[in-house]
Amino acid sequence: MKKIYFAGSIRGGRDDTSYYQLLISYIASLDCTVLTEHIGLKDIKAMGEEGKTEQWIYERDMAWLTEADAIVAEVTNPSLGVGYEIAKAEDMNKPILCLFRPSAERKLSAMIVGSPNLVIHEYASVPDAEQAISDFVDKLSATQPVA
Ligand code: 6K6
Repeated sequence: MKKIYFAGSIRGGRDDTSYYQLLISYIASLDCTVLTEHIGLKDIKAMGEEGKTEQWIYERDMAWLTEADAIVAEVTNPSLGVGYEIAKAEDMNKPILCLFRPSAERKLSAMIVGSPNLVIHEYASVPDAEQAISDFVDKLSATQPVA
C-alpha cells in the first residue's frame, strides 16, 4: 500500500479546505495511506495539533515526508509550508504531483512551474484532479516495488 503525503495550505489560508477534504478521500479510496489526513479537516484543532509546538509539528511532518512514497500537493492557495515541503521532497527524489486551479487572479509560482522534477496538473473540477491523481498513483505502482 502506497503512502501519500498530502500537502495543502494551513497558515497560508484555509479557503480550499473542502477541496483538500475531497482529494484526500479520493486518494484513500485508491487503497493508499494518506499520512496527513488532518489537512482536510475544517477544524485542524480536532486532530490535536493545537497543543503541539511548532518544532513538534515540523519534526513529525518531516518524518512523514521522509516515510512517504510520493507527495500530492494542492498548490492553488499559496503556502510557504507547502512550498517548503515540495522543495524538501524534491531533494529526497520523491515523485511529486502539484494540483493547481488556474484563475484570472492567480498564477502558479515560477519556482514550481519551472522545476523539471514536478508533475504539474491544472484542473477545473474535482473529477479532473481525481483523474490526474489516479494516473500518478498508477505510475507509482508500475515503477516501484510493492512494499
Ligand atoms: C499547530 C501548532 C503549531 O503549528 C500548528 C499548525 N499545524 C500544523 N499541523 C500539521 N501540519 C502543518 C501544520 N502547519 C503547517 N503544516 C504543514 O505545512 C502541512 O503539512 C501543510 O502541508 C503545510 C502548510 O503550511 P502553511 O505555511 O500553509 O501553514
